Amino acid sequence: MISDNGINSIKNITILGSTGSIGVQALDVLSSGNFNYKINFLTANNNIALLEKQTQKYNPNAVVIANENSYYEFVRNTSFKGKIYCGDEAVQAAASDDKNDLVISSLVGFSGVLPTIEALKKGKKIALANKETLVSAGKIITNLAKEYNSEIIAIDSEHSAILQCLVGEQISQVEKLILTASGGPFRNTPFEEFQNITVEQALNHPNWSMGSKITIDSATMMNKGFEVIEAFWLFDVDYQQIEVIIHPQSIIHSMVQFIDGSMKAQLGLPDMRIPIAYSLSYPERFSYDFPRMNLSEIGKLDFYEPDMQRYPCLQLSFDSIKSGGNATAVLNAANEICVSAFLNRKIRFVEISQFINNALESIPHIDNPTITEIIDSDKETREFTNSLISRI
Ligand code: MN3
Repeated sequence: MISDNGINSIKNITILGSTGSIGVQALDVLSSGNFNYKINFLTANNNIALLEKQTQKYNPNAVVIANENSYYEFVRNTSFKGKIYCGDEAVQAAASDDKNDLVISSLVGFSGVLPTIEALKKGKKIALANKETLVSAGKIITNLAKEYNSEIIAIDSEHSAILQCLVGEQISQVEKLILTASGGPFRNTPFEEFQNITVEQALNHPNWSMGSKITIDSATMMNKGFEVIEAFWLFDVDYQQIEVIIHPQSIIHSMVQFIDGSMKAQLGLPDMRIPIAYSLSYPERFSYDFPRMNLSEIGKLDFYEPDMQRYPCLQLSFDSIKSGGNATAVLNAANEICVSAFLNRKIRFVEISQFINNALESIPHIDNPTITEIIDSDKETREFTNSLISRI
């Protein structure tokens, strides 16, 4: 029997960033499962053509367009009859709207932090795909979740895997969390050739199809570094209990090793709809006809230790957790600037980690930052990194 507040009751769902890769897949998961839902808000930044289609298909109560020009263009041309709001504050209001039962945050970048905070303060359940939230403000976010009794479930495949491995377990009996990483497109590229990596090569991820920012983060393995930081906050373990292993097939999505030497792993095809579905139904499961994995076709699974020389961003992530305070916010801000500079062909691939390292060494350390101090560190880091880049 499913209780009244189980998966069959109607849930009001708000999707922050509905036109991004995760937002689109979340809508797909919602509409292709046996989930009883009503879309409350959809928010987008610029992609109003897709937002228009989504309003027709999902009939939300309201939409928010963060970008002002796009907002006016949308208002002029739309056939949507619901409320239409504009700006970042409206995104925060959508996140904390009283009607929401669940907020899916798939915003890209630091813009995801404040809406998540607003939703947490209302005790909402949050399915979190925005990495920057926990990376920049993990301590504040997890403290707020405790204070307001709100639940954060990470949509990421790695954290979903760990969550699934931890069902029925006690965190005190965990010895290690082992995050798997595909190694990205440059796993086998000779190190000397890293100097000449192009944007096109870096955007060509072997296993996952994702947005361009996260695809570059996967190539540098900063993405895995961020996931280590997120796991640190989500699962309340010491950073020394978190390891990363390269697993090129992306079939095992992560593992947990326990104090008796036993290890659990969660396996699945690399399809984000599976962790998205789990984040919506947790602790239950929905029935889906996503493609099934055929182990005899896959044949074998490989594992390698990551080479920190090849992936300096991963090392910088571990160093930042160790430093604590605002260090991971600096890491994140410098990375956002560097990735966009790389995508705009202003810096080389290998310079991404060099500029981030520079920012980590230069921005003053704050031990226990408030959210205002994190916002200031973020801004200061962006200005600092941009000025370094403009001088080359
Ligand atoms: Mn991931």
